Amino acid sequence: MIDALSKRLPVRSGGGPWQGSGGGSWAVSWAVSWGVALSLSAVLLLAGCTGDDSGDAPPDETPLPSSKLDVDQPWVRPAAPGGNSALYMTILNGTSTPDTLLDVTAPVIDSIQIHQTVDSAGTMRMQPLGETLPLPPKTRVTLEPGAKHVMLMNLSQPLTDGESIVLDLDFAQKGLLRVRAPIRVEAPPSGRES
Ligand SMILES: [Cu+2]
Repeated sequence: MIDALSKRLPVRSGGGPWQGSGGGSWAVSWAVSWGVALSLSAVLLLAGCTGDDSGDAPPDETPLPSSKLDVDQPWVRPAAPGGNSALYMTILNGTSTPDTLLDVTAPVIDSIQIHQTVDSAGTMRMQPLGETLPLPPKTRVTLEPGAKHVMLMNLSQPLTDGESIVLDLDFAQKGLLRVRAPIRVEAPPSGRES
């Protein structure tokens, strides 16, 4: 890596005042590129550390990215007509006001239910969490597999892996928020929200 880097750097080769000292020119160039390479490595290491730190922070403690209500990384499971799908996402309520997710609608969805998956004596079961989903101020609510999710009930069309669906999320305070959710078998890689 160092060798490749040195070759790309504009290393001065000859023509300098130290030209006459034979091998000295090479030694100076080598020292300069080595120093630059070390500095670059240090910068990369620092950048890596910063990234790791933010990634390790518990989600609840990282500051919310904005003072608005927003939805991050919505996605839904594939499902057959007549079946149910599940919607996952992170809802960030950056406002100082409690909000509530009242409904999720799309032409193919008959109705929704808010569920919580619980481990009951080794068996994963889904429990209804109520008609609506409370969103306290200055918090993020994460809907993910094995935890809270929105069931999309009694679909009239298939939801096909690799496609996407437009959903209207109805919030008590914010009103309607339209999102496009990819249809996936597994959660998208967490490219942590900005
Ligand atoms: Cu469910």
